[in-house]
Amino acid sequence: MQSLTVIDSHTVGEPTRVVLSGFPGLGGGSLAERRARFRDAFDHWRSAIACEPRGSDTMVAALLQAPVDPRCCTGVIFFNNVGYLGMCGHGTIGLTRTLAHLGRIGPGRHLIETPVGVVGVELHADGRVSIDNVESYRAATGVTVEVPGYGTVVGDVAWGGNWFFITAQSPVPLDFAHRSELSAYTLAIQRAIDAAGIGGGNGGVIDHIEVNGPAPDGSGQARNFVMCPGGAYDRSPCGTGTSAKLACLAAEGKLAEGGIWVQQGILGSAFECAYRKGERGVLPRITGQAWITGSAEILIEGDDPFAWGIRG
Ligand code: PYC
Repeated sequence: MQSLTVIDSHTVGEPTRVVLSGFPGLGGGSLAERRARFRDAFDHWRSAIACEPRGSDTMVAALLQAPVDPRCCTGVIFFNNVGYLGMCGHGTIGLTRTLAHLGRIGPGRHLIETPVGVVGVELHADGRVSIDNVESYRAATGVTVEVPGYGTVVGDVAWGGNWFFITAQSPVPLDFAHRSELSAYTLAIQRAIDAAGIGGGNGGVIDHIEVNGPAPDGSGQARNFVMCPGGAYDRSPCGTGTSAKLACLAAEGKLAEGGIWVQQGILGSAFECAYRKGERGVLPRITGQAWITGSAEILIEGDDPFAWGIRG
């Protein structure tokens, strides 16, 4: 019998499972090297934690690691039902809330090391969390893709800690009632992007598809629908997707440095966002809130046919 302890939370609707103990050692090296070791030798642990029957396609899990950078309060590797993330915005808010719940950090500023760089977090006295994300930038604009059943879709390719294709075109209103249609549409875009061989910079794989437009609730805020790798849409406004969107807005001259952008996700829950100029793009600040939903011991029985999760 294997045993792991976890704390679950959700960030304005999107779940995060922080793995505290019980995970095999990944050895030393950078977080990117440890993530590669995780993928190559311990991938069944990923599916045991994040896939059904213990997890689901919406679950993002966060494995705590000792940081290399001594300024950081922790290192983290994010993963989900199909693989590994570079960064995860909602997950970092959930992780920060979890560390506070455990009494490991207090209000104020902290640093967290991820495989794609060090991010800042600020735990506010009222429980909200701001993330100072990795530098985000638009890599390409006016990218066209032929999407069977939908025609030509035009969008931007941008980095926000993961690679995104972001379009303003939507066949249906950006509301929760149309989540099935939006899922089918964004999955069709993902297949078309893969088939066309469209990638991010430096051989990066675009594995998140974002539709962004005005919220249909008259608030004047923006709303998105983000399809994540693994086939589930983000219930939150997606921190890395919002970072990528901020980079596009800055590149288009539509949002000035320091201006506030309120980004709703498909549930209508929101992150408040702004950016500072970076060397290549923008340094996004994303503010949101997470709530603890559970504390559990995960058990893995040797004779369970689905001990290591239902793997796709
Ligand atoms: O908040 O960055 C995010 C995220 C990525 C995938 C799911 N959530």
